[in-house]
This record gives sequence, C-alpha cells and structure tokens, in this order.
Amino acid sequence: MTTPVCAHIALGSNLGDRDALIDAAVAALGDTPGITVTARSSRYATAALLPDGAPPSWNIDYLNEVVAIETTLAPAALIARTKAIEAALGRRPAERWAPRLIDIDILSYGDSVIREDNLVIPHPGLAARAFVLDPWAEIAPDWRHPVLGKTVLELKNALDRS
Ligand code: PH2
Ligand code: MG
Ligand code: MG
Repeated sequence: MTTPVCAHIALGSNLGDRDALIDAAVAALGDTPGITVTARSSRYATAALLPDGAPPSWNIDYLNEVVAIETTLAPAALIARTKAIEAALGRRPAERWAPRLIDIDILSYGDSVIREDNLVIPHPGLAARAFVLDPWAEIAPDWRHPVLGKTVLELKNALDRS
C-alpha cells in the first residue's frame, strides 16, 4: 500500500454558477479513486486579482475555497485529474488571467518541492495571495511552506492587504 499524502487544493470560479461549479469540482475530486477530501474551508467572495493592463471585462468577482485531500496519486496524476475535472466542468483553453468557470490549483503535496515544466509545487505566487491564504488558514494554519519556511498562518498574517 502506498502511504497517502496530504495535499491542499485551491478552487476558484468567476463565471457561471460559481457555487455549483466549486461544489461539483470538490465532489469530482472526492469521487476519484485515490483521493479522499478531508477538510473544506468556507467559501470566500474575492475581487479578481489581475495584472496591470488586463481588460476591464475580466474584472469579475471570484468565489474561492481551499480543500485538503489525502491522496495516493502521484503529483503528475493528481494534476492530470484536476485538469480533467476543469475540462469536464466546461473550462476551455483561454488566456492566462481570463475569467474562468473553474480553476483547480494544487497548492501543496506533502512537503514536496517540485519544479517541472507543467508542475510547480508549492504553487508559485499563491503563497502571497489573500484569496488562497484566508481559506487555507482555516483548514491548515500550521502547514509549513518547505521553501519559505513559514506556516500558512504566518504567511497570511504577513500579507500586505493595502
Ligand atoms: N485566480 C486567478 C487570477 N485572479 N483572483 C481571485 N480573487 N481569485 C482567483 O482564484 C484568481 C484571481 C488565476 O488563477
Ligand atoms: Mg489559479
Ligand atoms: Mg490553474
């Protein structure tokens, strides 16, 4: 038996029935052989974080949630599954930062540090984002970022929210 690994996953939606899409994504994760959903944060309504120069039409509020899973899937299989769930829920390829029906991002996979072309864990950038750290701190305040050496709660408390 492979020992299950605890991973954390961020979900976001700013198009369509955002609540139903996040619910469906979490249900699909939990229905996957080798994945058990072990904790869910509450859901946060968040303003879209966009790069300078993004089209004003992209400025649509998100719902965000973070879940914890126990999984026997390897990281590559886990990301393949998240992409398949996104596609099954209607997400189509689009520009980076464009509004999306559903976004499923792997934040952490145990204490692993993975830097491959299509798989960077812990997820870069997200460790500085309130829409990730607020829900994440509800379910895993003590998880320690293996590169930054800070816990989720410490990262959250250090956020510049101005
Ligand atoms: N995801 C993005 C870009 N901007 N803003 C919020 N509030 N929430 C998100 O999930 C989000 C975002 C790219 O994945
Ligand atoms: Mg994302
Ligand atoms: Mg994504």
